Amino acid sequence: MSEMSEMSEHISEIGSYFAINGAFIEGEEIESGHINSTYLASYDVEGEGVVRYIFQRINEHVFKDPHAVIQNVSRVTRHINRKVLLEKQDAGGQTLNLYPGRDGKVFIEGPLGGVWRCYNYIEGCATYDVIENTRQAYQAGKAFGAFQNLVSDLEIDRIVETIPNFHNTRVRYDRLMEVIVEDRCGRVNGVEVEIASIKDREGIVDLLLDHLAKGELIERITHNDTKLNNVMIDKKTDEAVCVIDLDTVMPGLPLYDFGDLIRTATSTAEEDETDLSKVEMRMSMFEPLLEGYFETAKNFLSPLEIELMPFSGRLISLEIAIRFLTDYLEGDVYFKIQHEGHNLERCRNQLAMVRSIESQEEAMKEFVVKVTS
Ligand code: GN1
Ligand code: MG
Repeated sequence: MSEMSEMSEHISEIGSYFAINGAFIEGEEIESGHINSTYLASYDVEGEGVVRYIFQRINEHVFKDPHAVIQNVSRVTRHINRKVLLEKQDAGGQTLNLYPGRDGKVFIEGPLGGVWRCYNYIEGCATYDVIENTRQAYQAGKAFGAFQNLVSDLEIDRIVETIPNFHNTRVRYDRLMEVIVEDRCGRVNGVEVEIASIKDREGIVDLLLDHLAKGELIERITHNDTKLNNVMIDKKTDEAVCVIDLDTVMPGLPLYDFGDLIRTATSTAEEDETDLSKVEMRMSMFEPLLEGYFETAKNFLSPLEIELMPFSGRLISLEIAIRFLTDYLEGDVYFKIQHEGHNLERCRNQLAMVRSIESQEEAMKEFVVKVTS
């Protein structure tokens, strides 16, 4: 049996546990994302033609309570679907739905090992690892603003914090300091420059947390993984259809989401580009990104949240640089890597992004004032 058909057979078995009508045609693994294993399966459904689904096993190393992840995703998708149906205020048409297992639960647990869930596949769309044009930047901003807006009236207490302290920059920083002391893989020697660069910036890690502690910023329901490639963009119209990857939907600060958008939707290079001269926060992309986001998020953003938008890009780029370096020093136990040193390359790339944002933050602030006042 060929490797391809073995994979297809495996995917067909996964699908057999979900309440899917139709005859299995084929399946393939989708190699994207650093965390979950993702499979795409096609079915021939009578009267409908080819219908495609996404199967994912929840990574239990990352998500210690997979049921809480499913519960959050289920609440959020139902809430969004209801509003989209009632108020027709979706970003573009298709929405994500969880498809139940044959036993009626919204997930499968047991026969395949671990916890699995099934989504509809969003048709006719593409995702981009690197921004290609200003229209995509505008659409990405608009899509995540729309998402935050759609969940802004969902009770925050009903959404579980599935990864505690996910964007807690103080906790992330302190953990890096611990792994430096442990140096369990003997890799600290060789990353002194990166460590120094991060330590130089310790002053910013508490900024949002201090505002939160004082009640000047409040937690809302946020996406927490607003990478550009989590926006489904219609191939024909270039318009955002919906956002995907809802695993990290949790209480958080909207600034974490906008910061992650700056990090991923304004850079000229991939997250692991090693030619750092290519890594740059491009104002020409920041401007439409901000305009798109502000258009859909302005109803709930506070003046302080608006003021801190440029800063959030610098903070979240630093945070992910810290996370990549932590994982490199711990022996690459969290993020999937393609080669040794991959996490260190990602860290260097993100530190270049931090520097690029620092050098342009005044201009970014001026643009924010111009658009939002
Ligand atoms: C992970 O799996 P993926 O690629 O969507 C990570 C994010 C990081 C991102 C960096 C649960 O997201 O926090 O920003 O990699 N997700 C989790 O590319 O840790
Ligand atoms: Mg993700």
